[in-house]
Amino acid sequence: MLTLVIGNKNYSSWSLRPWLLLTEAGIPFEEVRVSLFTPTFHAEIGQYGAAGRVPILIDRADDDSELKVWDTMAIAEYVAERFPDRRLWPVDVAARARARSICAEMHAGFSALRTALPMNVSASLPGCGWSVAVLDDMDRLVTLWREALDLHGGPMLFGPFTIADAFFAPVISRLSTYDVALPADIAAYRDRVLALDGMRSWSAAAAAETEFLVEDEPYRRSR
Ligand SMILES: N[C@@H](CCC(=O)N[C@@H](CS)C(=O)NCC(=O)O)C(=O)O
Repeated sequence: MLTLVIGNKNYSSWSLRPWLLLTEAGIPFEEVRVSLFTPTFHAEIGQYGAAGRVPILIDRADDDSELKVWDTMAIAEYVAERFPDRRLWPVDVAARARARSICAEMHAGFSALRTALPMNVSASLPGCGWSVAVLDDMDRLVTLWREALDLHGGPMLFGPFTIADAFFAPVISRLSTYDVALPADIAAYRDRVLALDGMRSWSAAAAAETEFLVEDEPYRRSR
């Protein structure tokens, strides 16, 4: 049985990726939510693993032994290997290499965008956070997405939903929070991702949360 330990749905961009991946792939899992930046966060998360961050995936075997996997990249790779029939990476070797490249780029990069436009699912913050560095990050995202969509014909980056779409889902959510103007083809991809059942259900749960995390709120005083 799989358990996914996540943070606040409104704010935890890293948690959204494996949650959406498991949900869209139809893989059953139990969800444990820990609220970020509370005095008890580190003690609570410490019960599930030593990394001290969410997300963490726990795979409990029939003999009750547990495998703990942390970091979104490692979790995605583990889930893809454990459920090969779900084809969570593209089947074609070249497409798979491209998908891994853009996921790695997302995982390690886009720091201007990530810092200035933190994920805040239920907020509406049009125009906040812009700088030349953020615009450069946006341009790079548009290039990456357009290349993949043109090459594979959509509706998702590599045709069907894959890990790559899950990896960009937190950025897609930011596009809507910060009301980012986009070319029509990219706006259409954004809308297709936002319309996924998993995204809709994550967003509804995020909107129902009441915590206000000052660490992730550079532009508001309250929710
Ligand atoms: N590279 C990690 C990053 C995980 C991460 O930074 N998670 C944040 C929440 S979105 C966290 O747990 N922060 C708590 C802290 O830094 O104390 C991953 O891909 O999972």
